[in-house]
Amino acid sequence: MQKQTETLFETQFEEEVHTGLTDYPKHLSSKYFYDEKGDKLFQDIMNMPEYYLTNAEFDIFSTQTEKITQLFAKDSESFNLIELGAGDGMKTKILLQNLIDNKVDFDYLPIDISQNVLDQLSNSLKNEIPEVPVKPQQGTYFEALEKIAALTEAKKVILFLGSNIGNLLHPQAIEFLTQVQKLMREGDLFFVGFDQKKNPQTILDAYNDQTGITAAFNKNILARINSELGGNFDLDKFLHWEVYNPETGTAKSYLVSKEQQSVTIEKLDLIADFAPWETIHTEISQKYDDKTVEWLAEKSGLQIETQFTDSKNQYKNYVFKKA
Ligand code: AVJ
Repeated sequence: MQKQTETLFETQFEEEVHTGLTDYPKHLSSKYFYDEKGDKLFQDIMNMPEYYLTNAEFDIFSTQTEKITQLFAKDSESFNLIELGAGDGMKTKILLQNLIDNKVDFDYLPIDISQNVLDQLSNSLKNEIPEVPVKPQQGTYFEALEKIAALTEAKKVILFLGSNIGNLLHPQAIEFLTQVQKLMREGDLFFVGFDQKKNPQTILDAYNDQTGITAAFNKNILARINSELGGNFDLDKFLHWEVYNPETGTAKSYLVSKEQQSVTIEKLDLIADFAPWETIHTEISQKYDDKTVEWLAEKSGLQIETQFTDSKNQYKNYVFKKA
């Protein structure tokens, strides 16, 4: 007999929270960290001295700008510079300014799911580098990329920065890279940030800062469930916990229940019981080495054209082309 589902979920958020909190062990997806408060907390993280990733990629963009510009502008009259997940564009702006200074002919197409993020980016660019031709694309990465790929013959240079790929397990990363690869043509470039394996303590410090900003960021997913789904999580009854496996390069974030407790989530008609020290897995932040990136590329039909490293050897931007 077919089992009838009683609750029909209105949003993917509702459905995933329900699944995640009824599975054992419990889990929630880090993609739900980012509401308005979560965006602000992530900004704060990027400003922490412990969170070396932002500075490292900034270092690459500011000290190797000319080389990046030459690489992008090579062999083409003009190109589309497409950014997956626009963010505040801090690093991209260095490159944009350099492209303008070198009189390179290009369009800048930031893709983001949030129209608000795109509006802010367009406005700040209008003030700071008004010469940049900005064509914001609202939507998911692949909707927007597909549309761009279908509409224009021009060379594409695709940016995916900030080690955002690190939120994906290897099989998902391969799927993601493959999807982009399929939309690339010969001559197109894919420029991706990969945080590197390093002293494990440096990684733990970056994801477990003394000031508690990362803890607040991790717990924001509970705050979101409270405000959007009528939950009654007591954030103080959970501990932010970070582990890093130096062999696999996987950093994982957890929320650990400090005591036996029951949490009600009205909108889901759900009572989630927690045993003392039961965990919710919330995020993975994968760290890489050359071998692993070469393997990911090979599995995805890509080839590494070149790579850029920061001065402290903490972080790399790899440039892929179609294999
Ligand atoms: C935005 C996914 C790159 O994993 O380093 C920062 C998010 N999590 N501190 C990362 C994050 C905890 C960040 N990414």
